[in-house]
Amino acid sequence: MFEENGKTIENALSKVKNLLETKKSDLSIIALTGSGISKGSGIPTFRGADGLWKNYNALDLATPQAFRNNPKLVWEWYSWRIDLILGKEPNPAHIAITTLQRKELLKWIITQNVDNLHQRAGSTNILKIHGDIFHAWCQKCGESVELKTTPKTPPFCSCGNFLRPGVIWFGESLDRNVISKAYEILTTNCDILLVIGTSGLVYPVADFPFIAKSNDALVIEFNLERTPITQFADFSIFGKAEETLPLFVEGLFPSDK
Ligand code: BJW
Ligand code: ZN
Repeated sequence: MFEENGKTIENALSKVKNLLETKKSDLSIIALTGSGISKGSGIPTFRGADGLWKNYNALDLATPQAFRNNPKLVWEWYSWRIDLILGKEPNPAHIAITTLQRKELLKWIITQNVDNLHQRAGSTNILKIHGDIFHAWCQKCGESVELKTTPKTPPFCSCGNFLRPGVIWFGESLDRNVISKAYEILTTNCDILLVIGTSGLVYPVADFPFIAKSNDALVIEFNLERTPITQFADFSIFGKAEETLPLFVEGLFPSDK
């Protein structure tokens, strides 16, 4: 963690404590998370030097065309990721979010992650905006299935069609109900937005911090490096989220340490 971060965390905490004093239990903190929050659990991010897109081509694996052209290849990739995720555990950043939620300060988690680690860390009120890797569904009949085992070959629906991974691919629209709920939260129920471990490059989620800011939310970013969000965030805390988020939460509730 950078030395100057100590001061940034202190300043951010002082602002949050002020808001807490004014609004008390009405204060609503929302977390917007990306793959960087799971990096500390050993799950790779998408972009960057050791990101998934360095070794795998998104167009071959994460688009509807890719699945039409080669469902076997797409399922092999998702099965590999399912197995990888199943061998990992939530890290202190996921737990810090659960702690804030148990204090009834954090009301919703909007996550781009499909890995279920927020749930496994004991969090609730999770909007999985890019879907869930442990779900599969049928594009022909709409049947939805929870995966109990890792598919080694493309799994079939009872209607005879292939099931597809329950994630949102490039070029696909996000679930209308999920996105409406996210907009409602960001525009009516967000005093503080914690933006954790996302590059802020993938739309429409990349607009979420800006939407919150335009609706007067305090935006606090947690990332290893600068992102397009940094320029308008109120505070950017640089470092590993698995280190900085627990510090932030301990700063709010010191006696719980
Ligand atoms: C740490 C850390 C630590 C690391 N602590 N921090 C121009 C051309 C083509 C398309 C578009 C275009 N402009 C817009 C679009 C649309 C497209 C898009 O945004 N493309 C951009 C890339 C340009 N968006 C879509 O297609 C979306 N749908 C849509 O817009 O519908 C309308 C539409 C319809 C038809 C045509 C066009 C539009 C859907 C997007 C779906 C994204 N899907 C994926 C895969 C999900 C499934 C799966 O998991 O396989 O979602 S892509 C991938 O990116 C994944 C992620 O959720 C998403 C965001 O990534 P994230 O989480 O931010 O990760 P990284 O790796 O980018 O960043 C990690 C960050 O963590 C970094 O900043 C690190 O520094 C940091 N970090 N370690 C703290 N320890
Ligand atoms: Zn079916």
